[in-house]
Amino acid sequence: MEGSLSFVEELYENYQRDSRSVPDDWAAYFSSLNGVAAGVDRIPFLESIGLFDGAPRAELEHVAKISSEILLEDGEVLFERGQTGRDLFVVLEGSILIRRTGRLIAALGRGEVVGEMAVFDSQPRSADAVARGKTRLLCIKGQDLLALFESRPRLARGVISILSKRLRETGARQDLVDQLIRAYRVRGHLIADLNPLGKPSALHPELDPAYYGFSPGDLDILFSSATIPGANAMTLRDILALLRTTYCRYIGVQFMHIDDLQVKDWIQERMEATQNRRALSRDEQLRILTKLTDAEIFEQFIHAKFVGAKRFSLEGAETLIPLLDLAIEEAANKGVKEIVIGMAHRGRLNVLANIMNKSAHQIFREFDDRNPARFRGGGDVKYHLGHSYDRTTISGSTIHLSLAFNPSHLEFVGPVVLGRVRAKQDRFLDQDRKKGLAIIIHGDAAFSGQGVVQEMLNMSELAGYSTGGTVHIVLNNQIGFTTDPGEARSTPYATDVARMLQIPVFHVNGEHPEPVSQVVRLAMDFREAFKKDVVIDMYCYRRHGHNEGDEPAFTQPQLYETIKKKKGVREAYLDNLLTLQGVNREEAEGIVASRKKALELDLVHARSPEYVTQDLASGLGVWRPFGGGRDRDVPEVDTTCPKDQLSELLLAQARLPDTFTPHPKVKRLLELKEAQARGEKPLDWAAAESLAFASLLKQGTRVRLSGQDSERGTFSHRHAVLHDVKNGNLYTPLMHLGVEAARFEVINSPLTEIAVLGFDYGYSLDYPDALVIWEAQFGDFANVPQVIIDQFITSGEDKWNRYSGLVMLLPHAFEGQGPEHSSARPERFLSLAAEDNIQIVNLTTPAQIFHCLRRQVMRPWRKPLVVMSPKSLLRHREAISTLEDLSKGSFQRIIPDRTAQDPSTVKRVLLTSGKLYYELAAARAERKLEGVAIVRVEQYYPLDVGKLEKALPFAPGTPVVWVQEEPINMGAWSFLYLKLGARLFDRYPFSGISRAASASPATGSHAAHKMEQQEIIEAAFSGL
Ligand SMILES: Cc1ncc(C[n+]2csc(CCOP(=O)(O)OP(=O)(O)O)c2C)c(N)n1
Ligand SMILES: [Mg+2]
Repeated sequence: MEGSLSFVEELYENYQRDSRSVPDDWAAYFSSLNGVAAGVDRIPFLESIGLFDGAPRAELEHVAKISSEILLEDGEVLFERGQTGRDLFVVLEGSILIRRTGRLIAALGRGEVVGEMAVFDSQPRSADAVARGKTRLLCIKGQDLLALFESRPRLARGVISILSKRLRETGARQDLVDQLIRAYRVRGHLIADLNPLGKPSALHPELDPAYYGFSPGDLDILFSSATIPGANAMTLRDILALLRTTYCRYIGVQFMHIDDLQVKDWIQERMEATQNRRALSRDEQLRILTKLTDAEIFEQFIHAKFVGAKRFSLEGAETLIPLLDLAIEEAANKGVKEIVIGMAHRGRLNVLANIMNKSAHQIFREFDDRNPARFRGGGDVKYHLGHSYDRTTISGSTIHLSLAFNPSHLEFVGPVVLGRVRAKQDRFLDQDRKKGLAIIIHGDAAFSGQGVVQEMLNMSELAGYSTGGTVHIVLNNQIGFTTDPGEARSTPYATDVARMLQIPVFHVNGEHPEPVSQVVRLAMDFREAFKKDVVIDMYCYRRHGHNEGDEPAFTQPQLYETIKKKKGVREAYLDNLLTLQGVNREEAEGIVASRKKALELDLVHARSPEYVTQDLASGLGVWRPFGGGRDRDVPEVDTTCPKDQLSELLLAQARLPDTFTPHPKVKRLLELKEAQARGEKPLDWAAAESLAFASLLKQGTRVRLSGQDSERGTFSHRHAVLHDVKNGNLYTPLMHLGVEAARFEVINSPLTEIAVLGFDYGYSLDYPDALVIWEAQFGDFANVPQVIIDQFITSGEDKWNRYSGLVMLLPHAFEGQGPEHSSARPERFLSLAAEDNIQIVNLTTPAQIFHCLRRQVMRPWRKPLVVMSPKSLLRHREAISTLEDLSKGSFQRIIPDRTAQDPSTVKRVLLTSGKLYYELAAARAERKLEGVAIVRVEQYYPLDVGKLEKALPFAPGTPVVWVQEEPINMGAWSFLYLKLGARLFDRYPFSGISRAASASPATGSHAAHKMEQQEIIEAAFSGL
């Protein structure tokens, strides 16, 4: 041995701290010096650990002698994965964490063996070992250990069995913890504190650690928390605390049904990293308090000043106002330029006043209802009215807000809002669908009860209908009129229908505005990131009855006892802020006082004699060039198109890319188009319809056509989208008319009528300069979206001054296909027709559809157009037109008799419409009948009586007979009779021929149909 004394002392100190830190020969020396003594101290410890169970004293002494001690500080590494090492360690004090690829696989405490299998074969260590806290270990050097194992095989077996058992156990327990973590993500919402009127549900078994075999003693054991953002390892106690705060406080979230891992992890990470909490600044808290105050004071003021008036109070759900306020701010920060909001009655006046900036005096004036004369037969109740305004956000940007006009029928406004947003996005050329946003507010009973909700959700990600994600807010006051949730739905949540989408559903306790603000932020971020819908289900309550004249205690006596005792949401939040000392009571009272004062002034203003009532604004922005009103006030327009342009537009539709192989039958149709272009073949319906589209596109008018199987056309006439038979590629000729042409969109809709018609109607509201068409597969499917027809399309102008140029193509004609598929129910539309609110046509020639569709957009008149569109006429030999009919003609509301007979020789006039004309004309020709004129009513409504009269230049007393295919209780007969009477123009006896009155439109027997049809023809010509 050499070296100075101090060197040896230092070496010895090192040896005592960590025997491995000194060369082996020195270690052996130090060990021989005091090993026995130290070893004697260790014997009781060795005896106490499982490894040496039952070992004879001599063996323990030997182990004590060959071992040394190591002291590690917190975080110090004992060994790392990949290092070779054969030393074995036993924990004396503290603990050692074993990690593999960052994942904690074990935490070893006193008496446990560290070192694994590498002990036996000098293989690289398979994991890292790191001290947790100050940790003391016993070290047995590799060579000593091997010698020991050789002499004592029992000891070797013991080490192996301990190590493998531990591996198994820690793995199994970690699996259980992982299950527990997953259970919280899946079911944490079940025990969340969501309901301001009740307590959270009892612990669900799968959320109870005991279910997995954990006892309170296990709470401090460390487990891997690698799937939770942040620390890799946490005690079971900390894991549970984090999960409960994240998933079981005031926010309960359903997101684990999302199959896309990236999307699911995105949400999970955001929620767990923040424990679903949002730290708000004092300014933000004050803003929430102010908005709650606005909401509450507004309701209380109306309650006091307009006693008993219906307002559908928001009380109990005031958080809706700060929620919307924040959503709008967040949207603006994300570049949204326009928001369309759809909502029902509940809290609507409050939203109008406090979000939409509608002046309170205007609302008060409407409560006073002082101008009955202005609204005779028109207008709408105040809580259905819409409004719009440009809001400047906190960050200084401008965002346009619209609250859509809304009928009583719950949920039907949803698709209308979506169509409006889509139109706005298309206007902005916003392909990413980032600039327009729909926010739809639903009631809990309506959301789960109305099928249109499902239709809307189903459309949300379809290319023809997507708006980049809607924010749905369910104002969940846990009651519908008088109906309890248990009577209202079969699902646990009001929102469960939304789980059909791969989107999160956030349930949140509306009595806690701060968690609500966290949810709003998450929802807006989610929508922006994934362009999908998102649902916020805000639990709240309804302080009064369904409306203010309603007694809720008749049906919910106990619930209303509980509600009566609740302090307001504002007061509860204020208490919270006072405790945090962010605000003082004077400040809060100041806000209340200023709001009250402002409302008082508004009321005085509303009641002043000089008050000027504002009309519902219309004709602004994109609507400036267009209007509604009376037909007679808007001149007709020239709808012709030069002949050579028409030819070129037909040829353009027949031109395909060289590489494109069409179906042989389609190829023949394209050849037909070429022949039509050259004037060699007459134009059929398909050619004229496509020319209407093409010529409008060329003029810069956008065309959107949506409906079931509209691309090909139900009756295979349209073929607007071609399919390459070799590779399935698509080609839409009308999208290739040249750079200056507007966009053509033809969309195969889902098998949905309500939401699709609602959507296209909505689209027409924000795209008045486009031709927007909804096509029904068969006309009678228009009875499915009857609410959209009654509540929006036919009455929107009367109620709200909102115009629409929407076209509905409804295949109609009696062709022996049965009770359904025959009638588009013209009588229904005729019964809705008044004040020139719609146009109803039943056309007989290709030229007519050409001029009619062009007229629809070229006239500045925006009126819904209902077309009884053809089936057999699509291919009728005589339902043809020439290019000249398109280049020279015009739309004809009435088509006079086309035979060149002297009017004075006419003995009988048949007045008819649609395809029956051809049957009557054929019978007349076949029978070589003289003296019969056939006049066609092409436009039922508005009926041009002057033109009709002109088409009847016959001798007074000539009988005029209306002939229709429909049963007498259907079709146009009662409409015409009511309008024209039994003596037409005081000159002609007027009667009707039809099928007999019938409960269903048509027979199911094709043969019976033919018989009936023949009877109509016979009757038409009888007596001649
Ligand atoms: C389609 C439709 N059916 C029925 C009604 C009548 N109605 C109006 S409000 C209401 C209850 C709505 O409950 P909910 O959706 O929970 O909204 P809340 O009034 O509770 O906010 C009912 C049945 C309606 N307006 N629309
Ligand atoms: Mg409700």
